[in-house]
Amino acid sequence: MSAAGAVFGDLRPDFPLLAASPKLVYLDSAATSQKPRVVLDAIREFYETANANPHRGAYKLSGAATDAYHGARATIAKFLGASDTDTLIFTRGTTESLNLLASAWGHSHVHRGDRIVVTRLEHHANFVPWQQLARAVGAEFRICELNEVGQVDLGQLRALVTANTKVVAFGHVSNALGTVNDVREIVKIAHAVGAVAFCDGAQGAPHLRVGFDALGVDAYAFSGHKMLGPMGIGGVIVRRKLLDAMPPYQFGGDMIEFVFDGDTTWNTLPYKFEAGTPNVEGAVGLAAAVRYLDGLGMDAVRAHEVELSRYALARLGEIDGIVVHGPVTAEERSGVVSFSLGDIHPHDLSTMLDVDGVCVRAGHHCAQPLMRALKVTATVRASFYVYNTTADIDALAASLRKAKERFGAHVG
Ligand code: C6P
Repeated sequence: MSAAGAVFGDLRPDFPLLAASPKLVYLDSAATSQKPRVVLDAIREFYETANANPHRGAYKLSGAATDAYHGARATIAKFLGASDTDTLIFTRGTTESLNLLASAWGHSHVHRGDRIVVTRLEHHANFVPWQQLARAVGAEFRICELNEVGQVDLGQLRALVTANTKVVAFGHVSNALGTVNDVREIVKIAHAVGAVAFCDGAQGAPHLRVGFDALGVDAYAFSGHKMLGPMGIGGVIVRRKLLDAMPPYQFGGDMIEFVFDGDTTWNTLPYKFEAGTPNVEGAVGLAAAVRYLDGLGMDAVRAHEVELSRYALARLGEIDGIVVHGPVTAEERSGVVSFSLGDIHPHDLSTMLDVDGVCVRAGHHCAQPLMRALKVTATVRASFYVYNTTADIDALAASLRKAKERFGAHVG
């Protein structure tokens, strides 16, 4: 490991916000990542050279915007390992992508008496849409529990995924614990009964090589802002045969073929699922972000985060009273370390860390069903990305020791 830490050394100069605040210790990338200068430049360049409404105009500038938008789609699809570019539907992010699936696919394919299976690890965005779909159509909503180290109990999943199961919805990586799921095995379990396997990749795409075609999932949802891209853009890749068999999610401009007085026919993919003026700047910015990640290499990104997680688990393990939730080893998790410190409330702890310039998230991490199973109301979560170094983790550990001293008697 280098002095700066792990694989990359110090990438902060590439990130204007971090470069401008050398003392800031940003450990909340699972919530949103910082943005490299190349992303900001790409957005500016789009507005300065190619801004027009894509698909609408016959003039050259509109053509330039169309090219920028579709070029971005091709770049991002390739990055995620999807060969069928037009099955990548742009959305505002993972939340909208999962709602699209539950709404458009769910309401046309899940019926009374069918079963929907999710896991205890799910973010609310991959829990509530399925729960509400089940309530609306009279389907069964079942939750697969975890083993003692926060991994999906695959034995229980096999038992839960019965012949009447229509969908297994699961996360690639847990935002609250960092658990990396065995996607291929979960897909196998779903497909064995003819169910579809939908993957929430919000915490997978930024950190792991995805390989959509090879993974075998039927849909993979992601958010640009967690993978160095701008907010307000993300998407979902869906198998073409499912998209063809789904009604549109929203109605409006661009998604129609012909509108008659009494009925309407739909545009081809991907337009059928992209109503209204698209977020071209977001797509262009996200394409620049994935080019940056490609430049680093996703295997190196993963190796960097495993090293940082290993270092963090060791450093936090030296502090009496810290309980780390989730998988035991760095290899079993993404760059997320969720913990409690004695009976200090996570919100108090994160406020104290903030005094030292250490940004972590405290709370239920939009995973209340998981928190209840862990028998905690909240945790403190430090999450790492390419620009973090071991120095950031040293700063976290030092600040935690200070906080512990202040709260003294209650911990350890
Ligand atoms: N998790 C976190 O701090 P959006 O907000 O649509 O970009 O992503 C929603 C989402 C869905 N699934 C998972 C696994 C996620 O982690 C998130 C977002 C952030 O953990 C904000 S709650």
